[in-house]
Amino acid sequence: MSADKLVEGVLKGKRRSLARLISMIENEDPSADEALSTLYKHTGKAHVIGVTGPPGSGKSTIVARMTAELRRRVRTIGIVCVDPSSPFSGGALLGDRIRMQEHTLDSEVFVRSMGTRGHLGGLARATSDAVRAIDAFGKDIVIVETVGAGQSEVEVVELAHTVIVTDVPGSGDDIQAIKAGIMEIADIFVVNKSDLDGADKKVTEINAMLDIAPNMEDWRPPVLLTNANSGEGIPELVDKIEEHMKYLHESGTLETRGLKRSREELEKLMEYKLTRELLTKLQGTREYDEAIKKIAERKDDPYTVAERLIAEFLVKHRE
Ligand SMILES: Nc1nc2c(ncn2[C@@H]2O[C@H](COP(=O)(O)OP(=O)(O)OP(=O)(O)O)[C@@H](O)[C@H]2O)c(=O)[nH]1
Ligand SMILES: [Mg+2]
Repeated sequence: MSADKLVEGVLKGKRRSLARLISMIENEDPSADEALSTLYKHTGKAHVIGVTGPPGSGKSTIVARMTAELRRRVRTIGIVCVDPSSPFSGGALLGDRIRMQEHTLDSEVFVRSMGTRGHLGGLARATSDAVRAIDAFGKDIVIVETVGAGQSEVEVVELAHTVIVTDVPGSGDDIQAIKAGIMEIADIFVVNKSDLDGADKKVTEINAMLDIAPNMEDWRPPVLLTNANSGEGIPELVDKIEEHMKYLHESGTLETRGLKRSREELEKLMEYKLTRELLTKLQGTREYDEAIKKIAERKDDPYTVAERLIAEFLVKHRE
């Protein structure tokens, strides 16, 4: 399908077009970039919520409950489940599918899972593009669920306006989430499974950590208790999410972060495109192979050669 047709479908609210576009994003189809480029001016409206935390801490259950609560407040929702360990994509993961069943019948909720298909590095970008597509599609809120397993979730979560970090009672004294460097990115902490022993203790522990953490902004992350199975605490969580968004607006943080993100995105893209262009010109040429050989033989050094090749490239482009 042409990028134009796809864009038209997405803007008209056709779910099939959106699903198709996200598949193309995952497959790194060049038409996806073309479509996203046209869609860009229709984005920036959705409130993006990241949900991360240790495996099994109840993220998906919380997301399903949050979705129900948000629907009650007449919001439209997109959900992206990111599972870096899963080779599957294109549909919901089995567990999530069952949990999301009530929502899949609701046309105001769009659910999508993303697996890695072997290119972990591209996952953050693919997710960010998928979120952008859903934003252009017109959803008020996009929720990104990702399992807290290290670097990948930090990257994925960076695209969110509001980051929720989940934990459960008795998950070790070390507080896993905090160990993973997630402390700084959390806007709201949720201690889920409040029906289990030790929930209050966990809340106290996290609050104690927050007391000694250097606070960069005026927002102190609240620590909430939920029971996602029963839904207890979920309306309060949604209240806090809305409060955080209000804070982002009023403090000007939203604007600052938006600028920072646009700069980073532009620079990453330029870096990528420049490098690709430079290498396409060089790779496979005899001069390039010889330059590499000389570096290996210590007849030349990579520092000088890199500078020379870049200078030559730039001069050629000026002509
Ligand atoms: N007791 C109790 N169990 C819960 C609660 N919330 C979720 N669970 C259960 O915890 C298990 C894991 O829940 P999920 O929602 O799949 O957790 P998750 O964090 O999305 O898991 P992954 O995506 O696999 O990392 C399920 O069996 C849930 O029914 C809760 O508040 N209390
Ligand atoms: Mg899950």
